[in-house]
Amino acid sequence: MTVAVGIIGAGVMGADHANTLASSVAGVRLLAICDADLRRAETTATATGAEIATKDPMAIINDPAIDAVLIASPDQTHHDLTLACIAARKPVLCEKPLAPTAKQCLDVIAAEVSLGRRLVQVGYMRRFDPAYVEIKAKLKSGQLGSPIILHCIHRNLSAPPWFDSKMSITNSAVHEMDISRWLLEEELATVQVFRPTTSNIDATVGPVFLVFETSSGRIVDVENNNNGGYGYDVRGELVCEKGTISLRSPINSEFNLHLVQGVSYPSDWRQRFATAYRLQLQEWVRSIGTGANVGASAWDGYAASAVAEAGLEALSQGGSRKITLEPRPPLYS
Ligand code: ISE
Repeated sequence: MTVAVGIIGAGVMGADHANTLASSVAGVRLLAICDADLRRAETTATATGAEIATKDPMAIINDPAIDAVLIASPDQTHHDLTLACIAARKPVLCEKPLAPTAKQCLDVIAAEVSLGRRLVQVGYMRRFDPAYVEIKAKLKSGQLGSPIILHCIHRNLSAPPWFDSKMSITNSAVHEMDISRWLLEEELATVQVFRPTTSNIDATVGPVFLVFETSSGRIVDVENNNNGGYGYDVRGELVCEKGTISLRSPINSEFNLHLVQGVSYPSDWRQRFATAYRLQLQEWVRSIGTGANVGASAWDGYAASAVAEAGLEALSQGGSRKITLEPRPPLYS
């Protein structure tokens, strides 16, 4: 089966997904690109061989020739577009976050529950990253004993102009909220957020440090810095009862220059997580043929956004916030 896909949003991630789908994913035909900026849609369509370029997302969602939709438009559009895909009975891969608020994510869950079928996958691509997959396999082998603490570091080179400190939580640290749930296979129960003092008073997006307690009492800490200044850098270490496992970024070469030995950093996530993005797309396309559920579900999208929402409260009000999730519908068990 060849799956015909339409992409909504041709910004950084939409264009990247379009290139990956067109060049490196089997069983797919990229048919249409939509963007509020028609010229941007046309540029990506021309670069990837997609036949249709449009400004109208509904033209993609309702096109009978399109089997599945990838949403990579701005975060605040995800809710309405995902609901429209469910109404049109189209499988949808929605970039993270599923929606900026937990309430909006619950709307998506309610739509899937009333349909009685899961159509939504959320683009938490780290679940497909070989390094994270290896850590989970090692943990599940039992050799290291039970996990106790998960340390996470997430640094970006520099924040784009439209980024703010709330987005450090809802758009950036939300990755750790998802991956720690996936890795530890339990919910995050409390959150506290600290903002260290920085000398740059103009920096609206300084680092945030989040501390979570899981439902069984494990600790997850996250340093999230969107103005790290030197490169895109994601690290982590899982401390278990008998040993630890560290997350390693793929390193293909090491340079020697002017008395220095070193490795270079990517400038953003596209290069660091290129394999994860490709495998995520490949598994999504395959799942449309087989009907299997892969990757993060709408429930996982809801859980991450609910944690992020509690994180925002902790950021503005200080102290520890409890994270309470609605009961999980059987569709997601
Ligand atoms: C961005 O939106 C992403 O999703 C990246 O994976 C993440 O590392 C970055 O911090 C976000 O801003």
